[in-house]
Amino acid sequence: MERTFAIIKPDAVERNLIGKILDKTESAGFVVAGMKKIHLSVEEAEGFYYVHKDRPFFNDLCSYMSRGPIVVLVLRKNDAILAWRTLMGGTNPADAEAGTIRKEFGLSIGENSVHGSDSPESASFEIPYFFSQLELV
Ligand code: DAT
Ligand code: MG
Repeated sequence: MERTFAIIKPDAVERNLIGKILDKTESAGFVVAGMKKIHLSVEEAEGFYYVHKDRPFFNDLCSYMSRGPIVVLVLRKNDAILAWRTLMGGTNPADAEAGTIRKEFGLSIGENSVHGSDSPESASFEIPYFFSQLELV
């Protein structure tokens, strides 16, 4: 089984959607291997999104991701990385497939409710950014 890293982002936590998103996640066959609610500093958000540091939306992204609590998750499933990207839907909720989390809950391209690793390399950076081995079961 593969592991991926996911976030329930501030816009979703603010609207009390943690349970609804976890319900869709578990119903789709993902096992929660690690989970915690945290509140990032701007610097911690910048470190996480370092690959996007030269993109025009970087400052807005890091300020949004640090404006309130988030839920960080490690999810386990066969082909978890691709399966979670599929369940999330496209970056812009307006264009996301019907039935996806972003289509159902996302507010805008910036406030799109969830994150997911886009490759094994990203997952290998993102999982240990938030979790120690002892926190993953
Ligand atoms: P994804 O989250 O689908 O992997 P990404 O890695 O390209 O998308 O971008 C990371 C986040 O940055 C994305 O979830 C929301 C924000 N973002 C991306 N493109 C944006 C844009 N054009 N305007 C505003 N925010 C954007
Ligand atoms: Mg991405």
